[in-house]
Amino acid sequence: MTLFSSAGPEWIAPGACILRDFASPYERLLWQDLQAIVRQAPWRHMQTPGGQAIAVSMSNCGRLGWVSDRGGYRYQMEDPLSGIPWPVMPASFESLAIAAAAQAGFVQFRPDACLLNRYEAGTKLGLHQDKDEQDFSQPIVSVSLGLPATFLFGGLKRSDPVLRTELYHGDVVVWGGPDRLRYHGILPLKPGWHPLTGKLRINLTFRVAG
Ligand SMILES: [Mn+2]
Repeated sequence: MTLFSSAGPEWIAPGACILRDFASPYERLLWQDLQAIVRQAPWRHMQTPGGQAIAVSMSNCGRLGWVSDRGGYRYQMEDPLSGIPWPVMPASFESLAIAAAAQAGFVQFRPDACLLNRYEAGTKLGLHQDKDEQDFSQPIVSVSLGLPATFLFGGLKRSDPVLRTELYHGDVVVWGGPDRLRYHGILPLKPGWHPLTGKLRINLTFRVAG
């Protein structure tokens, strides 16, 4: 019996799987640590390079944080709102991400960045690739908390067929290796209520960024 239990990976591609309910055992601690992060680095709507507000509210923890503004997409060590370093990645976050990656076969994974995404009813995230990181040999680890959402998992080209699968509270998706640069996204969140997060879906995305 390990710290994080799971029925085993549900493979959706050779290098991509869903670990159902993997994060649920630690939901209280994750939620408590998340509150501390957003007290220090509050939720905000970043701007695209074109000047539009991004619908998903974001924050970061860890050595590097993903930011978007008129200057483009990038990772940086300081929160642009405060000018000080992003909050330290809590041990609860880090150990969950490392355990999930290992379960998916990525035993070297040590994240230096965690992007926090907050979805309200109607919020979506269009198909995109994660390619602002230095090293594509390391996977993406994505933790879902709160309301369920429909995850879109496409191919390496935008026009490739897209798999749709529902992600529930506690589910963790890991994609790497040949699938690291697959397009992905989230359909508009349906309204609802979750005992932990209320009207929200929270996503934690762990990466090796720099
Ligand atoms: Mn992404």
